[in-house]
Amino acid sequence: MEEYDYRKENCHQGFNIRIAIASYVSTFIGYHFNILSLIGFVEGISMAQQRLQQFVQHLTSTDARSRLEAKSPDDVVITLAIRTPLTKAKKGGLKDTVLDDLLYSVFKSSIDKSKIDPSKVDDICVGNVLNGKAAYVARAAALAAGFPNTTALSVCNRWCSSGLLSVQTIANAIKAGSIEVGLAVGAESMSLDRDDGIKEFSETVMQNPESKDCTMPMGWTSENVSRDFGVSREKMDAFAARSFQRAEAAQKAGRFDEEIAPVHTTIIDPKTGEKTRVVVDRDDGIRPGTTAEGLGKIRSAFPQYGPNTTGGNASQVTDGAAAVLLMKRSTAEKLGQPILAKFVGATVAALAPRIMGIGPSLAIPKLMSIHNFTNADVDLFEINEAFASMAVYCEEKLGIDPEVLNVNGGAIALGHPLGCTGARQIATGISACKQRGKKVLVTSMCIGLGMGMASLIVVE
Ligand SMILES: *[C@@H]1O[C@H](CO)[C@@H](O)[C@H](O)[C@H]1NC(C)=O
Ligand SMILES: *[C@@H]1O[C@H](CO)[C@@H](O)[C@H](O)[C@H]1NC(C)=O
Ligand SMILES: *[C@@H]1O[C@H](CO)[C@@H](O)[C@H](O)[C@H]1NC(C)=O
Ligand SMILES: *[C@@H]1O[C@H](CO)[C@@H](O)[C@H](O)[C@H]1NC(C)=O
Ligand SMILES: CC(=O)N[C@H]1CO[C@H](CO)[C@@H](O)[C@@H]1O
Repeated sequence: MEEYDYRKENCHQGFNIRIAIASYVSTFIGYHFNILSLIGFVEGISMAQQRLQQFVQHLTSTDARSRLEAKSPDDVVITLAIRTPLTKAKKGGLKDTVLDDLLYSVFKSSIDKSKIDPSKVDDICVGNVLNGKAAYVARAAALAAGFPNTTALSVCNRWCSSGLLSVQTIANAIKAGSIEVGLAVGAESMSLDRDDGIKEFSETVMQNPESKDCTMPMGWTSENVSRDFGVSREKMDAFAARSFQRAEAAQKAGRFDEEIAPVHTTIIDPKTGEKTRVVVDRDDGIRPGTTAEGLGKIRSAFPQYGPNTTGGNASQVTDGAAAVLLMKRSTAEKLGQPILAKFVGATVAALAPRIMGIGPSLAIPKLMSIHNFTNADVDLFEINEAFASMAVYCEEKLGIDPEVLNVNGGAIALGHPLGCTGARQIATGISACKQRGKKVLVTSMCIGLGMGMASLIVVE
């Protein structure tokens, strides 16, 4: 009976193991044993057990890192990750570049930079959201850029994650053995391919309130996130200012240079209609000297929905493309392709459309449970800043150290060309890791109509 009481008042973490030890001891030593020495014995075990637990925790974390960093010939690896500059829709250097030419440019840069024999590329997947004819355009652009008629191509669309969906699609095809080498691309001309949204669905579909929410603009979801989770305008502006300041510093230090593949294109003077050949080689959305105080003065972009989302604290409307070349490690070695990183995997999570912005707060933990890792194992996070409201929420909810989130700024400063972003984050994230001597990278984004996607990459 005494033993029972003892155990009860010492009920904490080690409870079960201690009961097990105590009953084991009492069974074998019986009632001849002095209860005090039993208590002392059990306390000793408990301390040892605590030390063991700490050791196991340490070991588990080290284990996760070494498991993530382990190399096998069957790993799916990234041998190239590049992007075009990201430029302001309607104003920037790519404003007159149709999707055909944006894709042509990024395809051609992929071949030139990787020096891969294009006939070795079995399949291309292009993430694109807004161009209704992307499947025509992309295949034609691939042929023009130098991919032979034997290189297949598909187009995918899961809104803001399309660029990552294309990477996942290619990686899975390689993993399954259905292709050997594939190019994953994301591209969007927000200048020329407009999103007019949708006003309504069929009568049957509109009866569902969540379906009805799918007609609402993204600014509405940002205000919902701000209100539901108490994300203040002040926090949003502070986050946005940080994005601008980091992007400005990164650009000045040349930290984007390696990932950017310049675009040779034509720009039209809006007044004279005169066409000029230009080389677009830098991001133009970054506003030098941006401060939270300055952002605080910008008027609400969606006053009809709520007060806190502005042109200064939401992602910019932007043109751009990015490409990621993937194959097995063994294939990369055979073809002499440089191994930049291992693509470990990706996952998607879905939620109510009215708060779509918090998608990463579900997708990232899901990714962590699939691949058995925690925040402590991650060196850098790239979470797409669709809106500061969702970015602030995700940073806080996931307990991410601000020092490791979007170290070179994000979509608020650089822009968010919808279909491009998922591939763009991989290019930026890999170069950020390389520059800082870091390895484990998580990329993630929220997705319109209520989803989130996340990927795990280990840089070598
Ligand atoms: C496919 O492309 C190759 C060159 O890459 C060309 O020689 C061949 O004629 C093309 N096939 C057909 C049926 O046109
Ligand atoms: C958010 O969504 C709901 C619909 O579920 C709406 O009624 C509400 O007013 C919205 N706006 C804000 C700012 O919360
Ligand atoms: C906007 O920010 C204020 C504080 O700046 C906060 O009280 C409010 O909940 C936020 N969201 C909405 C939708 O008003
Ligand atoms: C993660 O751990 C669980 C059990 O702890 C195990 O079943 C699973 O195979 C592990 N997954 C990976 C990717 O290591
Ligand atoms: C992504 C987004 O909704 N951005 C908006 C930011 O605010 C400006 C107006 O100031 C809107 O035009 C953008 O659409």
